[in-house]
Amino acid sequence: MRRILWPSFAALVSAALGVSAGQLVAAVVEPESAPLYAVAATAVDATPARVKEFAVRTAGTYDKPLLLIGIVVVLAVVAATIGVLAARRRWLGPAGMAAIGALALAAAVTRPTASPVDAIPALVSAAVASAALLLMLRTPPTPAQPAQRPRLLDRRAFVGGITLAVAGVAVAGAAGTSRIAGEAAARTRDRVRLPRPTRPALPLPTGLDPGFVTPNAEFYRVDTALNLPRVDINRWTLTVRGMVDRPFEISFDELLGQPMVEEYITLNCVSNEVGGPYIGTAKWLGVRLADLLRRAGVHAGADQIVARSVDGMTIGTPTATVLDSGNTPGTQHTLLCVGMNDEPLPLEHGFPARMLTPGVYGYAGSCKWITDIELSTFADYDAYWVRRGYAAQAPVKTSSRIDRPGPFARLTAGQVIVAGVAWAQGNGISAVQVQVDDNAWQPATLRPAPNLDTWVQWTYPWQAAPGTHTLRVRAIDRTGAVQTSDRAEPFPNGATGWHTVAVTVT
Ligand SMILES: Nc1nc2c(c(=O)[nH]1)N[C@H]1C(S)=C(S)[C@@H](COP(=O)(O)O)O[C@H]1N2
Ligand SMILES: [Mo]
Repeated sequence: MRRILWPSFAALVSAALGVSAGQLVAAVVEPESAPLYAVAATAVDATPARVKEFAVRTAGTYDKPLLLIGIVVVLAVVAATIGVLAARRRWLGPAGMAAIGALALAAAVTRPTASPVDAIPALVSAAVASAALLLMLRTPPTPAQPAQRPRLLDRRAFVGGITLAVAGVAVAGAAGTSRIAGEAAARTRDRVRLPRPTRPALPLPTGLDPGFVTPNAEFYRVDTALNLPRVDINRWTLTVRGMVDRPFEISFDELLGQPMVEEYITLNCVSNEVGGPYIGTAKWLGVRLADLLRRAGVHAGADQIVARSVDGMTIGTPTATVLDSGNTPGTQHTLLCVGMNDEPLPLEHGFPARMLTPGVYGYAGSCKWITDIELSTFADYDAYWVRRGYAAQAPVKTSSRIDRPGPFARLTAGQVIVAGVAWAQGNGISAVQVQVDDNAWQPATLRPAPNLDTWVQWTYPWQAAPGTHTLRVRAIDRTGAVQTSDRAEPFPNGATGWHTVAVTVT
């Protein structure tokens, strides 16, 4: 028994060392060429579409980790067998390791984006595994005889040492892989060439004040990510599955090949207090999500779209909201976005792809770093923030904000331009009114808006007399509904109340 156990253990350890070394080298050379990834990617490509679909349907986003686990298990079995063979004929050990290495090498160099350096990690793996196995099998597996206790201890120490070394290399390899691969992945953003939209946004109306479009660098960021997700576009896929007739998976290149539209849409966070900063407007480039859903064939009754991000966020959006988006003139489509203000999505805003649902707070419609879309029901599934008490459905409430003058500003008597933004997504703004102290509400002047799903800029020229004053704003939407004065905190479905600013005029 011992004659088989020791060599197969030695072969397992050697294979683990070899794989770790290869993964570590790949992190430096080219993350795509990491032996485990290369073999997995080749396996995926070789899998018939029907089997892939089955895997996606049954395992969902876990299909990739399951595949990697499967590869490791097969490798372990093969390595152990090589160990047993090597106990009979020593040369079979390195030969077996070299054979595994050759397979990994073949996988790495036949990847679509491969270059000759991609052969290096597999070569290193094979060399390390063969050398380790030869070394370990040279140490005679002396059977423990009562007279030879010290030797037994020696061997225990030896085995312990090797196990520690393997663990160390594996941890270092994993850490190095993820760090360097993360950097390399983020650099894939530089290679993205956004396609021209098949339906570009109309030019913005003339007469807008600066700041209508929020520059990417100034756009608010709200998410739970401790480490900014760094996604490699070559490895990214989006899966559409769940209550659909035809689940499918799409790569980043395929996504860029779909018809693209551009829309100006305002995005808000439910955590925004009245008058707060968590709102911005951008020109988004993306595929209409409804088109992708139609391709999958959504089942009747699938009333919730559950989006999952690479970092595990879950965001649930009403299917009807997405399918109806853009149907009413002036409303915009729910997009699977790849571009923001003429650039690929910034890493902070969801690169390589995010959802953007006009008129729904971000936590319920705008999953960043999206990788999976599951058609489900509200009855069956509570998304991340819903489990924490927030509303399952979260249409954006009509609101308005005074941007100038700022709170407690000191102004000179005379004409002061009061200015800000107002939004009633889906309905559009029909009027904005300003109230000074307890005087009558006065109409503000509206700038044109490109559509019903963006904010609207407004100004009000105020003849400021000396003293302290309170300025208030409220919006009226196109159905005639007046923004409520009832104060509500952001939890559980968005703040309400009128934004009020106190100023001193001298
Ligand atoms: N993956 C992921 N997507 C996410 C979030 C998140 O934490 N993780 N936050 C959501 C929330 S609460 C908001 S308001 C918007 C913010 O998008 P932004 O950071 O691009 O402004 O993203 C949404 N999408
Ligand atoms: Mo949010």
